Amino acid sequence: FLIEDPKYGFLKELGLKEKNIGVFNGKWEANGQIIQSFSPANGKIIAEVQAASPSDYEACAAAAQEAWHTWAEMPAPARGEIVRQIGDALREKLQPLGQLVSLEMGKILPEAVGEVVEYIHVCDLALGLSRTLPGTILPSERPGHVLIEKWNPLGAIGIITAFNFPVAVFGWNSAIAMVCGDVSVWKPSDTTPLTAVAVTKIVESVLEKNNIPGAVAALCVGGKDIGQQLVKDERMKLVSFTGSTAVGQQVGVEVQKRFGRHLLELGGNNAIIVNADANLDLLLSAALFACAGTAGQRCTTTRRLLIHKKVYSEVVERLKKAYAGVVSKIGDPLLAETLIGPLHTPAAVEAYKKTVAEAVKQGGKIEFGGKVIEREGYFVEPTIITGLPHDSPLVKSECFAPIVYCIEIPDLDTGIKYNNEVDQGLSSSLFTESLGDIFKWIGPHGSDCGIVNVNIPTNGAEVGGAFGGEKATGGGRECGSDSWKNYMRRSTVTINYSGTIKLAQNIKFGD
Ligand code: UN1
Repeated sequence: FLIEDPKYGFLKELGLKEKNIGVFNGKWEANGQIIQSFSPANGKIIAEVQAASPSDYEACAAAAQEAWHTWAEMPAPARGEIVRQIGDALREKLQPLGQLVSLEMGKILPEAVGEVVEYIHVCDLALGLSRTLPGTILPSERPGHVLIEKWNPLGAIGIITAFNFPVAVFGWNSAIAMVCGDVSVWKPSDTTPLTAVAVTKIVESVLEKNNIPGAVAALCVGGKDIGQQLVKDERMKLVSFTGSTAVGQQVGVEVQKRFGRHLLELGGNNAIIVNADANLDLLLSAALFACAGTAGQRCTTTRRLLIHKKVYSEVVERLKKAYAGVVSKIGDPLLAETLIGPLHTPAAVEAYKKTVAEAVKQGGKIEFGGKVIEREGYFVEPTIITGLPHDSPLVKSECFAPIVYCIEIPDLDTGIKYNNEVDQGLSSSLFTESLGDIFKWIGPHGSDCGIVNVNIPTNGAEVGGAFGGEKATGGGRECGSDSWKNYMRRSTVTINYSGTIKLAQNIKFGD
């Protein structure tokens, strides 16, 4: 086990051991199968986690529901204070937790630390929200009446997260849900169980210090079976799911069958449009991070570059040079000099190989990369492909690897059409200096995505905005802006203080 190696001392700083319990409902107890957590950088086992059995899930859901009664009655600012302390506890563990994410997920350390920072930022946002959660008072048409919108917590919610953001996406949901007065059962990806245990230990320490039941933030490490149990569970008033479009569609249907709520963050197929007037220095620097960063494993990664014909050759040539400059910086994600880490699993390497082979078969040209790197771990070359039609099935599907398709466009309108012609609708960006084009891009005939950027990458969103996308991306919005509404139920309250009954719409009934 890597945990025995003093080089990975940060694991013990986080309270992890060789064998860990992956279920927390106020106490740590698991009866399910043993999961081994691998480091994608070398394929070695970091440590083990015992997952939930179906009855462990049941115990978590029951304990969470019970804990809700205490939590819901606390004033929102008091809940905010708990979330503030969670933010502080995360600040204390910023480095070791970032190192764990890097080791277990495979992203480079600055990005891994960045995603812990993202959770801290959401705690800050949630703290403010805890004192500003609104409730509108509306004018009544009747004298002596008032209309009030009262927002109440939903109760228990389920949070299912993916391997690629094992901290931040939980944080977006948890911090906001907590100030809203919800409790949660978290089912993390079963390939990042150690990160989930470490995060839960940090949250637990704050809850315990404040004498709050631990089941306010329950954890249930498990596979598909536990996920399905959670999705079908009527006690889970909301299921927030991040993952593939195929699985998300099933989750949506299952949750809808029981009239629960769902919040879906599914696949993306994000494009950058390069206008004829784009500042190419900006574009190149953004595209390198957007296409090759995180080894292509963000749902916001740029998969398509739609490049104006006037600058097409120049952009492809310069991008190839930029890629050539980073190949020597592919390696151990924990090392300071590394820019690109491994793919997360051997299956991801297979998917990469299959996609590259299929692209070549269909007449695509590998302009850069295209090969698996011969070394331990799951490393592949960041890859640029040209020559495929904009609407080929390959270009229109998401491969979770660093592959970008370059496509020539005659004008912006065509670029927008291509941007919108895929099933997914998560993120998009336009590089231009033209004010008119910017407003076209963000207008009714512009990008149909949930995230519509100008002169920045498609990835790397801040927490203040609502995060999510349209169409096959699932339609959910998490994190900032008014996303808190997902975690609460609204009652429209009409109060009569006039002393007489008056019906709306001036209806006279009887005398
Ligand atoms: C994801 O890939 O699931 O915008 C989330 C970004 C990050 C979040 C990505 N803030 O790239």
